[in-house]
Amino acid sequence: MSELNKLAEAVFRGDFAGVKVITQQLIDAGTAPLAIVNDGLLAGMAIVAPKFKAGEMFIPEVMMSARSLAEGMKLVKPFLSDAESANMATFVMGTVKGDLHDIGKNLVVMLLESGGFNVVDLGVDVSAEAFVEAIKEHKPAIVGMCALLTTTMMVMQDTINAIKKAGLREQVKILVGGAPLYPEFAEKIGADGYCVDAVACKEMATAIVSKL
Ligand code: B1M
Repeated sequence: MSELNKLAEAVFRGDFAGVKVITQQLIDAGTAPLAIVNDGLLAGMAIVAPKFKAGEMFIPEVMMSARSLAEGMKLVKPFLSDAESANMATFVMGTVKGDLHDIGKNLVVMLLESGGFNVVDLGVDVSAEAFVEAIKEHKPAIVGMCALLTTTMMVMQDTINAIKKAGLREQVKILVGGAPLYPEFAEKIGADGYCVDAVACKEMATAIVSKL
């Protein structure tokens, strides 16, 4: 089994200590940071998702996997951040109100930071008002919203409406992402773009700021 496969396996098993050791070994061996993220850490989480869906894994086990993933990401993050030059446009990001999922959002944040964005991460369960206040305070070029539940997808619409009502819509581009979303939904709620994954988000954000 390759070291990356062993890392994926350790994430799947929720083995914090193993994830830390293998991630560090991969970093020391000069493995590309993005390969560690995609082919090791995220590959492990990709085993978890269908098993959770099928009722073969339960919430505490999923949390152990998620925490293990986070431990590995902590180690690899500084190397991703050094990977590219800074452009320092500000990107405000949050998981919308009612939604506590943050694994994908955190990955997006990490990749954006690696692309030189100054990311203001509002966390999870972020109200429309908090997004509005963050736009006033940080004056971002882009606002990103994450939703993982079909019930919180529509909260994105409420948030965009609140941004419009506050007179701030023309100042920012809005990108949305999360597993249940799709391009037509993003268009319907008036977002500027749908990001299928973290890499797409970083590419779209970079394209947006290059036109500013
Ligand atoms: Co939740 N959960 N969960 N969960 N959970 C899902 C989403 C679910 C699909 C599982 C299932 O039943 N099949 C289901 C939603 C069903 C639905 O709405 N139709 C579900 C449910 C029901 C729930 C609870 C209601 C369960 C319960 O309590 N009964 C509950 C809700 C809590 C709440 O939010 N209020 C709940 C809780 C949890 C845990 C706490 C156990 C845990 C979250 C831990 C955490 O995030 N810290 C959890 C997890 C881990 C999952 C699954 C298994 C995995 C999600 C994940 O992290 N994927 C998930 C099943 C699944 O997705 N198949 C599930 C990995 C991650 C890297 O992918 O987030 O899609 P993803 O991110 C991608 C892209 O989508 C994109 O880039 C990322 C990386 O490439 N992206 C963005 C994401 N956000 C973006 C933002 C952007 C751009 C791109 O901004 C511009």
